[in-house]
Amino acid sequence: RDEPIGPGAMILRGFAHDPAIPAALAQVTGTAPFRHMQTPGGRQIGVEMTNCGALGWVSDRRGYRYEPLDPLTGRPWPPMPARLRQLAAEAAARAGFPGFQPDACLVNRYVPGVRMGLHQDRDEADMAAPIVSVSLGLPATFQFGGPDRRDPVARHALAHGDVVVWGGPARLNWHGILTLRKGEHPLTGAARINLTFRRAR
Ligand code: MD3
Ligand code: FE
Repeated sequence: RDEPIGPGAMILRGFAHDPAIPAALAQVTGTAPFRHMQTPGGRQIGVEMTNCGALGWVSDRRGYRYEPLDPLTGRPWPPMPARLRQLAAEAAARAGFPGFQPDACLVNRYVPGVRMGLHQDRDEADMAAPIVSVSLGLPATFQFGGPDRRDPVARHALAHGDVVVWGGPARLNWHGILTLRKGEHPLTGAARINLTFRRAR
């Protein structure tokens, strides 16, 4: 079940097969709905996003950053459901990062035709903490490179319930998601949902 994919990176297959997750997710998206954000260049991001936790990742004309308030409602992001926080901490510990205390969870929603191009996650203040991702719904192909943009990129299939942990030497690796293919999943319908747990400050 534990599948190391490079130094500091591990896939935990099926680690998030927990029947409590759908309700926890519905609690978040009921308060802070999915929305398209804008890039600083003024383009719309194809992936729909929302957040839970003390801080949420936001992109608009002013840039990328973490904010305590949802710009759509002006209210704090919904709390991180305790079960989700616990799942992320357990996954991090299993991958060699004990004591992970995420304060932000970015929730991404992909529908068929949508992708996330290769990028680095560098908006977090604490690069010592790992990032934990939980894949739900339709399968996707994850692209995983190295710390240099020119490093070779490997592909890994991610299915419903898979959890991936990145930290230490992998924390600034380039990564992305290939264009989502058509399909239906009993939990999410024609979509893939990814939760990324982060320590933003
Ligand atoms: C590797 N999300 O939200 S999660 C993102 O499936 C993001 O929605 C993708 O990339 C998704 O920023 C991939 C996997 C992920 C997240 C952070 C990483 C992989 C990472 C940070 C460093 C290295
Ligand atoms: Fe990322």
